[in-house]
Amino acid sequence: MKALAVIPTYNERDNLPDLVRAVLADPSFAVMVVDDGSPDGTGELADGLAREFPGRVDVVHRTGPRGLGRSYVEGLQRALATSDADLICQMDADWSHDPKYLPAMAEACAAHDIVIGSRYLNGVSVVNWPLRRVILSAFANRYIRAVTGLAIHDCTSGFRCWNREALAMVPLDRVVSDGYSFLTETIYEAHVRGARIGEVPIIFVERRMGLSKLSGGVLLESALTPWRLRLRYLFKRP
Ligand SMILES: Nc1nc2c(ncn2[C@@H]2O[C@H](COP(=O)(O)OP(=O)(O)OP(=O)(O)O)[C@@H](O)[C@H]2O)c(=O)[nH]1
Ligand SMILES: [Mg+2]
Repeated sequence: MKALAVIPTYNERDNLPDLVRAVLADPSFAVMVVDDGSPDGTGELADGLAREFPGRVDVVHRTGPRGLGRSYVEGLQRALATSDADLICQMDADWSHDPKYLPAMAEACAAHDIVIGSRYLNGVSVVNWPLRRVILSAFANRYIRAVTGLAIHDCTSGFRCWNREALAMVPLDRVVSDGYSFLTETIYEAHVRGARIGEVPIIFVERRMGLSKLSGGVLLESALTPWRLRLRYLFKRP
């Protein structure tokens, strides 16, 4: 089994090198860093890692408007096009998604098309978040489930492993949302196409270093997206 971890970055120079090494500690894994022209030099640092681990680290330097959703679309499409990995994973660079969970997630992919590293499987397992953010995220997930009918506990987790075929089913070029909504939209598109979605419990730890990029616009988009998704396939098949 070969796996590729797609890691979007924006100003993650303090986190990326150790994280990439931790992912590559598993010999079945390769890494694709999708950097959005980070002013702090994360992109150049990633180039250095690519030289250090030839053939195992690929770096995409994005130009034009930056965005997490856009970066995922570009990275995941490129992963499908250029890598022969059986599993394509996505994870944050800030250590909130600890690479130690990757083997369990990869293993669970034998019985599922997609496996989510889930914060809300056994209650709430989030460390170092202010209470209001825990409440917001837990509420958001209940809201998404109620509106879309998705039966999974953590629809907004960016920690996922996809079997290649499941990812290829998702019309990535049609995904319009950015931020957390990108995550809801892609899992919903997979769900309506019959993907078997599993969850593995993780303990999510708030970023070690660097700054958060959560904004008001992202929250508004998150409120509207579940309705948009629900309506999308109300009268037509995927
Ligand atoms: N390529 C790219 N990556 C981004 C962008 N915004 C955030 N990221 C990366 O996406 C991942 C998740 O972003 P975070 O800022 O950690 O988002 P979060 O986890 O909701 O917020 P905090 O951890 O509280 O900061 C990290 O690896 C970021 O570096 C972006 O515009 N472009
Ligand atoms: Mg984070």
